[in-house]
Amino acid sequence: MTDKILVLGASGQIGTDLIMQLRLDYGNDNVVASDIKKPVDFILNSGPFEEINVLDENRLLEVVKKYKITQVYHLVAMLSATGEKFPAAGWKLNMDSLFSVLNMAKDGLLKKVYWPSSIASFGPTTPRTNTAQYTIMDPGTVYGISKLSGELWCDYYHKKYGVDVRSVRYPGLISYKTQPGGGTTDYAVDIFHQALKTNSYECFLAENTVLPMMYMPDAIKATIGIMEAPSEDVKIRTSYNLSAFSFDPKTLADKIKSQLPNFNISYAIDSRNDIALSWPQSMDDSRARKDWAWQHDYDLDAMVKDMLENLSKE
Ligand code: AKB
Repeated sequence: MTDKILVLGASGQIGTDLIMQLRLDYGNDNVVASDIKKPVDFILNSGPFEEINVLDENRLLEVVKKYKITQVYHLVAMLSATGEKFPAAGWKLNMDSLFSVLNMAKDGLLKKVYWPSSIASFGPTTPRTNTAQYTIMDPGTVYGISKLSGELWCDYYHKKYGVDVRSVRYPGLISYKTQPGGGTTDYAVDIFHQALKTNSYECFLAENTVLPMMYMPDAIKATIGIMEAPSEDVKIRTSYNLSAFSFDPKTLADKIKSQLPNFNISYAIDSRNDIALSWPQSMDDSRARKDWAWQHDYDLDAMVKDMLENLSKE
């Protein structure tokens, strides 16, 4: 029987790209997009869409039953910067929605669940370079606390109730189809839009604040890769470290400038820089590479080239 997939958060940065790949792989009618807000036209026009507020558990259950959903990709989250403005709402959104999905899997309604974690689950005393899979985790943001807690709950539901839940810790994600919102790594997407529009960008991180990043095609490859791996290969049920490349704003700006010589970056550093300084600069993802054969395709140069090419077409 073909899997029926529900993507929660389909209008967001990851969802927009993930839906299209899943529809290619599983067939348009087998992949239901859902979000509280309408997605882009190519998602609306290529398959089913259901408006869902993930905090409305009854509505979620109704859609799961209506389409006989077997897999949920739960991508809804309040990210790091917005979470600091609305701590209680961020915690509620991030945790309550995870429990709803985990409980549906526990009750036998779902065969598999995907839920992303993040570099935000690490904190200021975590060793920052080549951060190990197992190390100190002391997140200092509401988002990070919800991600670390969520990881532990995923592991608990797997061990205690046999729930097949899978997760990776995304670095900052860069893509051109949909902009992220409310994150600390968002500058690395916005800089491309502003460079092409105005030849300038005012960055909220310091020029030398290094963060791990990844181009969206690799993030999608990892996401579907871990979901399609044989269950026995997915040995870590908290969340896997994932890595591609790292850079600071100055390095990225220099790369863009080599393509757009009139581009200039300036800096107006805010509290997001403190968040970034509490996160790893690079990640050791050897467990993902060993357990389920993860490998990335894009390096920094390939990402910059592809971003500029695609955004220039708009
Ligand atoms: C954020 O910046 O909050 C996110 C993340 C690193 O998870 N992009």
